[in-house]
Amino acid sequence: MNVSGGQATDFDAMIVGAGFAGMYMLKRLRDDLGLRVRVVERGEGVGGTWYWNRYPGARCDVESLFYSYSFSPELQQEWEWTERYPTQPEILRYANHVADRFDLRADIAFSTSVDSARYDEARECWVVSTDDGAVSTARYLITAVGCLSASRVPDFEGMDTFRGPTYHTGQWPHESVDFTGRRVAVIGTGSSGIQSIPQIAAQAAHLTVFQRTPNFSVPAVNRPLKADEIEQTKSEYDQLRQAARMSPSGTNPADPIGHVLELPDEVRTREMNQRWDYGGAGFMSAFLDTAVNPEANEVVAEYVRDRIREIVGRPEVAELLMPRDHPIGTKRICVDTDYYATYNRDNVTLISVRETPIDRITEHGVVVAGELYEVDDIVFATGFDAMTGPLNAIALQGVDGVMLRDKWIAGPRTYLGIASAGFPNLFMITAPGSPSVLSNMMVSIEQHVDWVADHIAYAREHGIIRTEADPAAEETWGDHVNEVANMTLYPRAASWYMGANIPGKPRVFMPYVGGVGAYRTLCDEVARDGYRGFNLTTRNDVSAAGDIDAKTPVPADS
Ligand code: N01
Repeated sequence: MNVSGGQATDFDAMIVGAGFAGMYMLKRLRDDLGLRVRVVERGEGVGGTWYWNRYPGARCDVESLFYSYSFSPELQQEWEWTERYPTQPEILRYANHVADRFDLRADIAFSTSVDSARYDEARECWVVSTDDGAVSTARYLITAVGCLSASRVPDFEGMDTFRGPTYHTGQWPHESVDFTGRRVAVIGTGSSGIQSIPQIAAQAAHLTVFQRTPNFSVPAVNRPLKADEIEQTKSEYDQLRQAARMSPSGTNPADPIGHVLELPDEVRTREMNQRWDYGGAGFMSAFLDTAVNPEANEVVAEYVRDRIREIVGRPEVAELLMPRDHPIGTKRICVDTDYYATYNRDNVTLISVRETPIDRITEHGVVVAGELYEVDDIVFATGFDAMTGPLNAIALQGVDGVMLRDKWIAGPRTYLGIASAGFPNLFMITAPGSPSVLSNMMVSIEQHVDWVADHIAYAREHGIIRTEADPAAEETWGDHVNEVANMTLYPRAASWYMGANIPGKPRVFMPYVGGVGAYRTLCDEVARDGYRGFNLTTRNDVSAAGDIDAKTPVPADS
């Protein structure tokens, strides 16, 4: 039993999830603040998204030297990345290395899920129930559940009748899957489909891709890292990391060269050619106006369509692959290796299910417009119930018995994407209303974890036992998130950012578009102002039995 803060609880803090957010949160709270912490993780190992997403070709679209923790100078110097973009196995090795190096496993309960958590106002703590039947209490509950961890397969008629194996990219088997000699269907052409399709095509006897919406993809131009460039980056890590923290997206792309509509054709094209040849998502930051001006956006979109025309041999297939229903960048840009060229292979067929959706799945395959495409295996690259899905999957009950999923029925409502009114002492890492999925997640994770750890340290120092987002501050933040999103073209796409991939999910633009640097500054200001917009409650007097005798709201400017 632990009595820090007054009332006895099993733990000072419980953390849901042992991905990169949960691991770092554990380290900060346990090692820097000396708290008693328990992490609950449903997987058998650490790594979160990289533990589950083991599909062929799974690779991060942020460069490895920056898709890594910055909190430990020793760690970032000693770890050696091998490729420009890290593969899933390499990232998982890194996650395991971190867990071992900082002795994190001892405080993680693996193969355990949090079913529900209820805020007990009398005791000012969270009562957390896990699927092993245990019930624990903790002053703080921190969700580090990931934004893309609730995988989703559409409810196709006849799914259960299919006689062969089926896979979801987000829940890939741990043993290797061999498609040699097999006829495979891939349904979905988001990042997961676009990464796995070239690899599956290279192995399978035949691959049929079912595409509902074509996506924009840029080449990764992946390659092994050279020793001298690793050394160079490591010697400049301090400045580079700081620049990433203050940048719009948490990465270090080349600066935009200006407004595309103000530049001569040859300058635009030269810039896009250079960025295309260099590879990676930095292609999207060539110009200042593409995220906000449809005409400017179209210049870049048409450039990519031209590249598709150039790469794909059969014009009718190239035409099907060209996105025309959303501005480029308003769905997460895909970063690929040989994606478009894969459609030149004789063993690959592209079926558009845009006008004629998949009718059903039968014992033998996939039926579209009355025609059966016979396959041996089906890969669902159909995405996730993003951002709110993993949080709503837990029965989170705040004050007055209100469930978070009910409060969020018309869309998520948070203050700073980190807390929600009515849910005291609950902190959510990279939740809706924060930059999260629009950024290098590592940068956003570290920023949130540091902010939460600093707040908990502050609370303990000031005898604060309860931190709760103020409803008015939450509303103002929600309005701001919407206002900034509406200044951009983002809401024009039917994307998972908008909840548009899940039938019935409210259409609300969930991440914060304001940029990680601006957001960090704002969060720091909130903290400096004594946690402006949060209601903080202190315990004046704690009896030996740990009863709460008095609660005093602390003025926001204290
Ligand atoms: O999922 P998605 P994802 N019939 O939702 C289609 C991150 N990530 O797993 O667009 C037919 O993007 C759906 O079609 P439509 C990254 O942030 C990162 O690929 O809804 N098709 C779409 O094509 C990414 O954005 C990395 O019309 C159906 C696809 O399934 C996010 O994860 C790698 C359908 C789902 O695409 C999600 O990517 C992988 C139906 N009924 C993922 N329902 C990297 O770091 C859905 N679809 C590189």
